[in-house]
Amino acid sequence: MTIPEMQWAQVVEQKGGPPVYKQIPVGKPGPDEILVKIRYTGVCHTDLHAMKGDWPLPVKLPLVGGHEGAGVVVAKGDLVTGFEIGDHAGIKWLNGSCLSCEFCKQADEPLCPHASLSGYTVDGTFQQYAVAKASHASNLPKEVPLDAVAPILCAGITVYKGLKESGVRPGQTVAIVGAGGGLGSLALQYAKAMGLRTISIDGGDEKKAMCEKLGSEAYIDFKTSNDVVADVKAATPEGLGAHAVILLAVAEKPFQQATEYVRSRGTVVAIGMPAGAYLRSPVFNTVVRMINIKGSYVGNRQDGVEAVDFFARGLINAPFKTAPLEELPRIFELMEQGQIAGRYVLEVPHLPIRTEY
Ligand code: 8ID
Ligand code: ZN
Repeated sequence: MTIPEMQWAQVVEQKGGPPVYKQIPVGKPGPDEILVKIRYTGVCHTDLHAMKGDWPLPVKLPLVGGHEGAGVVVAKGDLVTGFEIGDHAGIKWLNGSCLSCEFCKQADEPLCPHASLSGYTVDGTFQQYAVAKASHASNLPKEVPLDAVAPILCAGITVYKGLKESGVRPGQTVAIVGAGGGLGSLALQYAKAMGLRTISIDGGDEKKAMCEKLGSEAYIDFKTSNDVVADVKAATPEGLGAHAVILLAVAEKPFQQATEYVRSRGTVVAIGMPAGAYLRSPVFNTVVRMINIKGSYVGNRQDGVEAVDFFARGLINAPFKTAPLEELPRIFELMEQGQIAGRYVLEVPHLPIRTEY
């Protein structure tokens, strides 16, 4: 297999972007790394945060974003044992971690102080060839389609983990805030596969139709509802509120509202990360209704294995649209405007750049 010296990539050269489609050198895998020829990569709202630089976490510049990459292993370092050349592999947000700190030892790899992040602190998957630590990359069964599985590598793992963190049991009701987006559409499918009932909160009729198709029992349109809190409660069994709320929206308001419609003893899980936002909840109600408020951040390696396994068993069927890698700036614009129902998956050009003629 010949690996070219140069490749196409979307490169953010300055804070705020836009990404520039250009040729850059192909990276070389270290002893514990694999080089993956990326075929498809999802576009996560995190990639937009990275381009804007709106989080209090320094981002690499120039940056190749992307952390939902699915492709084929084309090279590997001498220490790699879990992958052979030709295997299908997924590159996740957590590109690598030290594996020896207290958090890594307890399977909380996302909390590792030395973690490297794909498309944020190291170059990600918006390029033809991407490097990842073999210990964290996902093994993808060959029968799994590489386009549909790409969003599982961040969105799928993250919502699956968040649902587990919520502590809800089969039969209970979860409110998914931002249900019409990338994480939201997958949350509806994982929830269904886990035997949970769902209420969707998002805006617009396209997202309503999608959420209902994905098995949601109710849809509350935050853009037209006069009272989101009352509407969510009314949609829950006995009007007592949702057993858990999964916050995926990129807006602060729902983070201030969620404890008003979570059921007593219920759990609010913050996953979306609107820039500069705060969680807010009245102390009195939080105490006397015994409300649990927590954050959830991607997932560990085993969560990744389980999330891919749900998908491989055919339980997760969220819609996605495809576009060529070249169109990333247009996808970011649609995302900024909240106009994407589900996920966009970019097709990465297959052919190498010919440097000799
Ligand atoms: O590990 C993590 N915690 C993690 C992992 C991956 C992504 C966190 N994230 C974060 C992203 O960085 C982003 O902040 O989750 C958030 C959602 O990512 P996404 O699903 O990729 O974004 P999207 O596809 O744009 O979906 C967001 C949805 O929220 C809706 C929008 O209409 C859109 O469908 N929304 C908004 I903006 N305001 C809303 C509101 N007030 C709302 N829905 C309900 N109520
Ligand atoms: Zn992501």
